[in-house]
Order: sequence, then C-alpha cells, then structure tokens
Amino acid sequence: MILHIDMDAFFAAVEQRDNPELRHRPIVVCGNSPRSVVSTASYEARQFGIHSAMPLFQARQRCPHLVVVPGNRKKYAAASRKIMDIISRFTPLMEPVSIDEAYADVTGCTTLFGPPPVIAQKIKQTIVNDLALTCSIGIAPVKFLAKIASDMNKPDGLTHITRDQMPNVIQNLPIQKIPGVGKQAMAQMTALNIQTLGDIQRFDIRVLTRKFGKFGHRLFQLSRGVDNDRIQTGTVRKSISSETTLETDISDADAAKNVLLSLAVRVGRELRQKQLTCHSVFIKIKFSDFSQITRTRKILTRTCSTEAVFQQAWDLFQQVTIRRPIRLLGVGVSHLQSRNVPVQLELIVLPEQDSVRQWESVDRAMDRIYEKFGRDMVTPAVLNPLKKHARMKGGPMTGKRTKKVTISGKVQGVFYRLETQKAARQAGVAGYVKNLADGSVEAVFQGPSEAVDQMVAWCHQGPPAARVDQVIDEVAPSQTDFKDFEVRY
Ligand code: TTP
Ligand code: MG
Ligand code: MG
Repeated sequence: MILHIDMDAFFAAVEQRDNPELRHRPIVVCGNSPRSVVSTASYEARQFGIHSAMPLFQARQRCPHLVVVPGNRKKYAAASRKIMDIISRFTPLMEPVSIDEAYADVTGCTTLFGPPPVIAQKIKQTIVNDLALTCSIGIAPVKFLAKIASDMNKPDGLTHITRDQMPNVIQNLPIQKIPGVGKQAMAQMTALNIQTLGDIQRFDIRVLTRKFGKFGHRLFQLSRGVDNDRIQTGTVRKSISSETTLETDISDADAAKNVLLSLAVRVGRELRQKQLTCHSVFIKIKFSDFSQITRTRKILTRTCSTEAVFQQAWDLFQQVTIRRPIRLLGVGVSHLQSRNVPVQLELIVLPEQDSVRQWESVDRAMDRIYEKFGRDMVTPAVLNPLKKHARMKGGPMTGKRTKKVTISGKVQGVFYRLETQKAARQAGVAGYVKNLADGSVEAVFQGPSEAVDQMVAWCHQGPPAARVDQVIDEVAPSQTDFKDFEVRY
C-alpha cells in the first residue's frame, strides 16, 4: 500500500503557525511587487477563489483585506526536512517528491505499526505534535491513486482507496486530474469524448499511442489500475564493502590489522553518508594462491560506527588460521537499514551498546571534519608507513620524559586514538594510546620534555570530534623505551 502525504497550504500554514495574528485570516505568501504571483493561499483566502500562481493584483481584487506575507524559504525547507524525517521513521521506502509531499510504501511495516490507515493517522499525529502543521494523506494500492486520494479531502484529510474501490474510482475520475493532462491534451480528450479515466478503457492501445505518444501507453495502463511507478528511494543496497589488493603479500597480523582499519574507516563513512546502519560485518581474505575465504558475524546492536565495524572485522580475522601470505583483504557490512527506522526500545542497555553510541557520535563529528577539510585531515596515521612517522624531530632524545595521561569524556572513538597518534608522531613523541574499560582513554607520552608537554596540552583539547571532560597527567616511571607511538587495542 502506498501513502501520499501532502501538507495543507504549506507555506501559508507555516506563517500562520508562527504568527497567531495571521490565523483564521485570508493570507497569501507572496512577493509584494505588482508583478508578484501567489505561491500559497491559506484556506481562508481560497474561499475568495485565490490560488497558487494567481497574480497578486488579481488576488487583491478578489479579497481587498488580503494579508500578504513575504516568504521564508529557509524556514519551509527546515520544516520540510523534519516532515520527511518523520515519514522515514515509519518506512525506509519513502520518496520525497516536492518540498511538501512524499510517497511512502508501507506494505512491509504493517506488523510493526499497524494497517496503512493507522500508520497514516500516526504520521498525521506526529506531524501535528512536532510541527503544529496539518497534512492530508491518500492511501491506495498504486502511486497515482494515492496522490489523487490525498487531494480528495483537503485540508487535514485521510482518504483510503481500497483495491475493491479502484474500478469505481477510475470510472469516475475526471481525466484532468491525471498529472500530464494539460490544456492541449484536454482538448483532444474532449474531442474523443473522454471525460473520465474510465473512458480511456474504450480505446485500443494503438489509438492511444498514436494520439498521445508514450503518454497514451501510460493512460492505457492507468485506466486499468496499473501504475508501474515504484517508490524511488535512491539506490537500495544490500551491503557495503571495501577491499584492497595489497602492494606486497603480507603474513603478519599487525600489518593486516592496519589494512582492516583503513577498510573499516571507509565502510563506516559510507554507512553514515547513506544514513544506514548494519547488523552484520564480514571480512574477505584472499591468499597468495588465490584461494579465498569470507567470515561473517551478526552484531548485537545496529551500528554505523567505524570502531564497531573494525572491532568485529579484527575479531573475525583473528579467528582465521593464516597459513599462506595474504594478497587481498576486504571488510563489509550487511543487513542494512535506514538509520531513521525507529529502533525498538531496548529494555537493557548493555555497556557495549552504550559505547557503540559514543563511538558513533565521534564518527559523525569526524565525518564533518572530513567533509570540510578533505581526506588527509582524518586519514588514520596508523596506516602511513611507520618509519616516516617514527623519525623523531629534534635529533636524539635528550631530556627524555615519560608522562601518563588519562582522558575521560566522549573520547573512546577510533579517531581519538588515531588523531592522538598522529599528533604524537608529529610532535616526535613515542608511547601509546588505548581505551580503558571504564570509558576513558589512557595515553603514555615519552620524548623531549617540551614535546611531551605539548601532547598533554593537546589532550586537554583533544581532536575536534572529542568532548574531553578531564585530563589527569602524572609522571610515569619509564621502564620501557618506546620506539614509536602506537595505538593499542
Ligand atoms: P502544494 O502542495 O501544491 O500546495 P499547498 O501545500 O500550498 O496547498 P494544498 O493544501 O493544496 O496542498 O504546494 C506546496 C508549496 O509549494 C506551497 O505551499 C507553495 C509552493 N508552491 C509555489 O511556490 N508555487 C506554486 O505554484 C505552487 C503550486 C506551490
Ligand atoms: Mg500541499
Ligand atoms: Mg504539494
């Protein structure tokens, strides 16, 4: 079943909502020059015969006390986004078609939310509650009838055309109601004595295509209740993955780990870009003899977090016995779902789920930086050749100092550690950074005093994505001579 949702007198309704003085009055949203045309008329103004696209001077003639309100596109666009978001909470199969209307296929979500009229009512109610605006919804087995239905009982309407009612509705549907039937086609229709969509049924498909071209074919189908238009949600994908053939075959787990991380970063970013979450993670390993294996795992909580994808991929990898060098590695996610689909309320939130959410917020912030500054800014430093970074600035480490730092806050994302690593390597500081079980991050910095202090200062600030609550630093005894700055897992 398809729903067509269309807001009532959209721009005017937003203005009346935001300015109580405009309520219950004939208003138009419109530029205020002699050449302006009406973009929306409130329902009160429509009683005077005023409608969209009517020149303002004409509208004024029809209603001398008409109130003219200048439009505010940004405000309407913001309301539109919220409306689309509400609809997509009920089904991922939705298609916004203009600033104030969308189609939604609710066939697959009736178990979750109830029959289509109930879903429609819930959407209407949510829009009223959240935005104080009304809409009209049409329900029908096909798109074109859903759109027609939404217009049947405006404003604040809910119209359901069942499959049984379809033949009767089609018989009586004025042909000019069909999108695409303009003035010119209408003249031809009248000449053929076609008044309703049902009248089309009398004509042979060849006659219709000769008269109306491709549109004739569509009319033929519509008159029989067939509409091949599907909801266009954009590409619906079953999985997202990224793989890479290695420059040289590798055998050691650490090298593989870095590659898996870089692949997880890409997959995570694409998940978030596409507003999706996944429910399983898989890896692919191709060996030097071209044999190949894949391993899949279902995960506890839906996620779009890079860290979660990486952890699962790394876990899966560790369970594989590596007998031959690896030639290719891949990381992927599947069981995808739109992020806007409401998650059933979880009664118990496991610590793991909590930290997944933390990671996700860090990821999102990193994505914004990525969008703004480009790839280099957030390329995990761990993926760069170690030697290049391990070179210490300032020659041999004289006056070496070791400090242990504990950072708490929203800092347990993979990027926090990677960015810390990047900064440390740039500062010429060795040591490590790792997540602690209590949700904080521990870092040990070893290097020239000044550089170590620089890193402690950096921790107070953190990478832009992290919210740092507290930084505790202490001078740590340095039994170990660190060679590089590592991310520990
Ligand atoms: P519509 O949905 O066509 O109209 P509407 O929401 O104002 O009224 P209805 O209750 O009949 O659905 O258009 C949505 C918005 O698009 C409308 O509020 C203003 C804008 N619009 C224009 O700017 N110019 C136009 O010619 C039309 C038709 C709409
Ligand atoms: Mg509308
Ligand atoms: Mg509309």
